[in-house]
Amino acid sequence: ADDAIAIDNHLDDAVHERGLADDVLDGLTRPFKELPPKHFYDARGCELFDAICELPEYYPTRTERALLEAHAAEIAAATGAAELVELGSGSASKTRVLLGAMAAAGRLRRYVPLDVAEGVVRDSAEALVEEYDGLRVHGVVGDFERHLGEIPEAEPGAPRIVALLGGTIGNFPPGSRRRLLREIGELLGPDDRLLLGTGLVTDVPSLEAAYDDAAGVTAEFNRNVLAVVNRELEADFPLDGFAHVAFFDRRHEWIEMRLRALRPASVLVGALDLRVELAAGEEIRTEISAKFTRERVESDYAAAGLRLDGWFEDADGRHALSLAAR
Ligand code: AVJ
Repeated sequence: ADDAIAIDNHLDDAVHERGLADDVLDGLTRPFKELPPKHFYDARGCELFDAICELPEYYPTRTERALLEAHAAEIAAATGAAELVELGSGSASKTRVLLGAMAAAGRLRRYVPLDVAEGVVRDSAEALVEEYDGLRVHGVVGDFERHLGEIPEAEPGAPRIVALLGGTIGNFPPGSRRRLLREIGELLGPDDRLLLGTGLVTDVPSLEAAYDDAAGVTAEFNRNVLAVVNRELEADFPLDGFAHVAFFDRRHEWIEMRLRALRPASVLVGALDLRVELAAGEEIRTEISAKFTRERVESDYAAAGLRLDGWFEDADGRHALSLAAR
């Protein structure tokens, strides 16, 4: 079944490393230091994120999976989709629910996963062509902020769903979020739909617990970004010198994660020849995870030239899946 799989790699290690270096140089020379969340996900970071998804406090993953299980058949029927393009596909575990519904509707032809991790793209491609008779997989190893243009052309008569699940859109600040939605919108033909997963604004204790679990897995995930910088850019961040901070910013309605220096630190980032000084108590912002209302999703869609075409949320109003059309 090898001719059922094609994988294009747009992210060799050198390109990847340059991206990290540029982001670290920008982020650590700002008056309020920052490291972008996309660099959490080395092998250890992916492992820790998978562990987060199993935590009792972290409800988004299981809530989204339940929403997909409840509504995949309806989504497959409403869209008539023959192809699934998934941005940030990861291990593709939730994807199976959608692919299964498309297959059951007798429409499934192709799966196009785009992810920075070549290993997961390849492994999921191999597993899925075994699972679904006649399925073709065209994997794209890349970064959806840069490589949307590398997604293969739609096939004639094969409507597609372009999925961005898990609440990943929440990692983007509001302007960049709209820019990304607009760029994704440009991939959509008239019969195609965006399927977007968004965390919803809910009670603050549940939100904050989801990002500050009792077992400390999220804290370790947060600190892991320093291990990535240490290894990839020959830096010497003392991991035990930083505390995990997570809180809900009520004004912006997003979760913010930071790393707080427990004592003054003078860090050398060898590969950049950069000396970074941190005062005791100084914080590095490592992630925002925006939470939405239906109104916010609709206004972001409108700003991106999209219209809301379907809305599914759980009974507790903690997570939503929405469909959008151009
Ligand atoms: C993968 C971006 C959806 O924001 O909830 C989990 C990442 N950070 N715990 C999220 C994350 C801390 C997650 N996303």
